[in-house]
Amino acid sequence: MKLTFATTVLSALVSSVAGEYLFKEDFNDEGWASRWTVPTGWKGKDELGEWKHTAGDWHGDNGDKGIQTSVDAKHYGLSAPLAKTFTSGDNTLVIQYSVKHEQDLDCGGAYIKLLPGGDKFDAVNFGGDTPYAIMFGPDVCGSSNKRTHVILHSFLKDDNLLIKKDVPTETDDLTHLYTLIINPDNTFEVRVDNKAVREGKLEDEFDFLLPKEIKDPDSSKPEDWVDQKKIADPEDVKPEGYDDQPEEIADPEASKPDDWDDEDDGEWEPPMIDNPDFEGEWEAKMIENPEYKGKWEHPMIANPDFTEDPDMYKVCKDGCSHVGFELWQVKTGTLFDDIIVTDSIEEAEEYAKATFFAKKDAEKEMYDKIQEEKRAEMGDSDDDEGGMPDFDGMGMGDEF
Ligand SMILES: [Ca+2]
Repeated sequence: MKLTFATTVLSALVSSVAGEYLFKEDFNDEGWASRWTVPTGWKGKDELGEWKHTAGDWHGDNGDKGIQTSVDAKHYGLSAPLAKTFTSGDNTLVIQYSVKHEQDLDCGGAYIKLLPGGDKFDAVNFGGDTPYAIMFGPDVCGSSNKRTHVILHSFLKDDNLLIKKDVPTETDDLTHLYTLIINPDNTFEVRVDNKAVREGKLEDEFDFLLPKEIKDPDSSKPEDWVDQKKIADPEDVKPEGYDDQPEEIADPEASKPDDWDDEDDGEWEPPMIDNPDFEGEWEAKMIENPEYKGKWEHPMIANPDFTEDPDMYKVCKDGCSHVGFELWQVKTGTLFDDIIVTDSIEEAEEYAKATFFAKKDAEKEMYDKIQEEKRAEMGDSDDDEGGMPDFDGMGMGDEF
């Protein structure tokens, strides 16, 4: 442990040369609660769930705690100021934290937000409507909605832009590390457990820019454009007598009943049936249209309103000063830990080594042991349930 500590201190010193320290939170001391604010003005007391300070049911180190959502179907809010405000400029921005779903997660957000506001940031009323620079991290609801949110604020559009193609997320019971990197060259990277799961250009994966091409407004489909693929054959003629067929005819098989009395019953008329020779309204057969020109394609032109935006990455243009959680969880048990906001990828990696990677194997070992014990218990009860087929054999229907 001493060695790890020394390594951490050393790496912190080394990386402090390259990077600038912005925020770190490991939740390991009781003082965490004084650093964070619960937004009691955002939701009523009944709606807000309480954060539990715990290492969770399985962990790499019992003394290494995080914060965990604890009551089902509640909102969870929390925010803390950064040690130093980050303002987008020449620096990379990295936000990283760990998430562990100890519940069998069916529906719940687990994302973190990076927030502007500075001195004016209203921690008591911080919630879903508070403007943010970045919303990042897992969001799961049902089996089809499982993703790692990457939502970035666009100042040009005054809008929050979702990444166009979903980024996958982890939904097992173990701790995973989520990292978002935004570079001043307008590229970004998402890592899970420090492995890249998505990287690319901001302009390709978010709608930061207007479309480069638009339909030419001065161009429209010519009046004489023929886009009818098939036409009625002009050579086809209606057969003579076609319209003479009535829709119904008197049933030729019917005959006047023997006991029919014209005087009493009136004049006998055979019942009407559908005329088998009636074919409905005549229609000429369809043929390929010799004039057909194909589908008209609207010509595209360069969009006159299009502008390159070299500042897409500047999500913290006016300074980001806080991190926060504002979550809704149907089923709770998500544990957050080891948050870092930095302008140095190396520093984030060193922090990951000292925290997530230092704990993950022991956590897995403990988790596997718990599962094994559970299976053993289940195995016992399976044996009991082994009697079930016999029960069926007794013939439930006869008994009841
Ligand atoms: Ca911790």
